[in-house]
Amino acid sequence: MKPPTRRAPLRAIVREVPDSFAGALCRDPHGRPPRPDVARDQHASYVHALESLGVAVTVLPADESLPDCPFVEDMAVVAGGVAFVTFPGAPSRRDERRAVRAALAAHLPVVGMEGPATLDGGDVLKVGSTLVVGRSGRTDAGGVAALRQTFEPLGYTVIDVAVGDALHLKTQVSAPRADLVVMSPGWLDPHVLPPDASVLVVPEAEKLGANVVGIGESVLVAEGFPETEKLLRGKGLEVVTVDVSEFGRADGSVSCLCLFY
Ligand code: CIR
Repeated sequence: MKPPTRRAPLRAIVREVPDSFAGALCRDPHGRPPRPDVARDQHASYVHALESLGVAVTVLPADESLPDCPFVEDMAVVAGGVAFVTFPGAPSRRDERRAVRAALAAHLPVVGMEGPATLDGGDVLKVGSTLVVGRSGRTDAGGVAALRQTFEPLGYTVIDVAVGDALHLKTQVSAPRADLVVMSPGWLDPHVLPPDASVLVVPEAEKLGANVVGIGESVLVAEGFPETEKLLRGKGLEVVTVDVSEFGRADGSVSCLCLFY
């Protein structure tokens, strides 16, 4: 079966920043902790950017018991009209699913996976009807199998790859359009991508700029990646920059703050 034609993703979920965000998970034990007040300002601008591009944004309230709750991307994979709620790799993040699941269930059929298999949405790259899923510290073989079981019958091709030394597959790759992939040098073997997808490779110095969000013919890019912006403009995309630096302190970037459905 062919997957349904993808319409522009115009509805998204985001989640506010709790005070406890200062204790969000972070891979660098010596990193500076994120400042919730600064993150809140950046988050408000991010939501404004989404809305100005025509996205209807549902803002879920923060939960103080869930420091990482603004990173909603990890809680679900939405494709083919179905919301697949994940079982996140980090135990402290699993209760984030409840509010996200409820918000999605108001609009879409929801399926879910349960542990011990794990999967984070940040490990799933959707390129047209292909889902590339990274095996990472957060996503294991059981998670890949659960994703495959849900989406292959809907017409998606599911391909798994190993993630190197990064939190998630999407840390250094994204697909702002169904026919366009942006990645850091060597991040993915292009053979795992659909043959009609073109690939933009950002300079090594801008590897974290490869995580972008496409909205129609516009693209949200983190501030500070001028060469990435140029490459995207060269593809005819309107670039909108957002400052997500405070979320970077907790290993997040542009895509992890929203979930399109
Ligand atoms: C975590 O370690 O889970 C969060 N501090 C960051 C999650 C970022 N998520 C994403 O890029 N999809």
